Amino acid sequence: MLDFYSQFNPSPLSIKQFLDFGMNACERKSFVFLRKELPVRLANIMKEIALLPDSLLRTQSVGLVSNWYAKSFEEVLQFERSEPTQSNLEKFCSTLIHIRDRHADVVQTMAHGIIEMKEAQNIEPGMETSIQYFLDRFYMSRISIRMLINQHTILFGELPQQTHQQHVGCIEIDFDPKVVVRDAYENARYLCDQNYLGSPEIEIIEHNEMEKGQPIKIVYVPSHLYHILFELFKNSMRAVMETHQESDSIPPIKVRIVNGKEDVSVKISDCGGGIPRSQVDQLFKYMYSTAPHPSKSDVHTVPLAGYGYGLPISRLYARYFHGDISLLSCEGFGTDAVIYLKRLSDEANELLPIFNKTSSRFYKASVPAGDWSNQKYVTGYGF
Ligand code: W6P
Repeated sequence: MLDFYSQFNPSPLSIKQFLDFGMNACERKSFVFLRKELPVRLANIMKEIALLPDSLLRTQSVGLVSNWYAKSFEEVLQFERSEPTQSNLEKFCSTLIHIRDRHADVVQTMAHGIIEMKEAQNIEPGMETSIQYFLDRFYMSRISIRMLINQHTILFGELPQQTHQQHVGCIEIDFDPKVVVRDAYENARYLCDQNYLGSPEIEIIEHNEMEKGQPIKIVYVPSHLYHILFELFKNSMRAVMETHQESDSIPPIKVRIVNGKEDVSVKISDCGGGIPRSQVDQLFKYMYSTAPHPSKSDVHTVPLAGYGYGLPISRLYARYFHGDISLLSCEGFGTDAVIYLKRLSDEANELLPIFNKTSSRFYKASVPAGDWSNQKYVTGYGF
């Protein structure tokens, strides 16, 4: 069954298609689509799990995750040939909720798998690259599967929602990014105050280049943008507080929200001293940011910014609907983080990993020979 379903490519939906689907909410259509699409997406990524390096694949944590996927795959397939009766539709809904709960700790468990592998000390050259490649695809697949499950269960689940006219499942139609910017800022600030007994202020400036003077409105998933912003604010606040702890004034974090032709861009500028250029790419690497907790007793204290998986996963949330995050730092001064979101909902397509020959080749690839000089020439003669 795995071989069968992994032959199909996932079908990416645009935000507009999610909307159209949800507005003419037909539970049977959604059921028929998902009972094929979910196994396809699950099978595509399960095939990639199987290609992981042995030292990671054989950890207890990856074993757990792998079993969760197998179980969920099996559970969705029980509906393969069932009639869309009321009773089956209800069973399908509760199966999806069950699956979502089963996979709640996947990120944590995978991170633990990386720690297990590191402890066993078998990291070969090139493995970091393939693990980065895998985790980006794996977490992207997970984001997409949860999006599908959320849409179906919110629209057709136990309590008929739709109390808010502006919401279709977890998509908001007249979404004003500024509202979530404030919300994420306030919540990050609360953590910052606890950690540093102070926090930077915020200044928000909006430019609506499309409809001058009007508030910016897009169609988007607010929870995704919240996740990204909360992470970026924590990072900025930590940097600002660490560099201005002694001084009597704390420079504010400046946010610029711009509505352009193609993108809505949110730029967050901090005066947190910046980061060396050589470190910028590292911030998005899973292996670089995976470190065991300093102490067992520390696991319940919430750090302001852990440099955990926050940044790489935030960037996946942005890329999921063809947006992005970029970091631009001036070492010695501060950092700009820019979030790009597609302005038009029909251009905001899901970006999904596809399992095929090209992707499998990646896991077998050896370390390529460098074709740029990257080492100083050592003569042994002291020059
Ligand atoms: C910093 C480091 C960083 C990472 C991500 C976002 C903002 C910032 N500021 O100094």
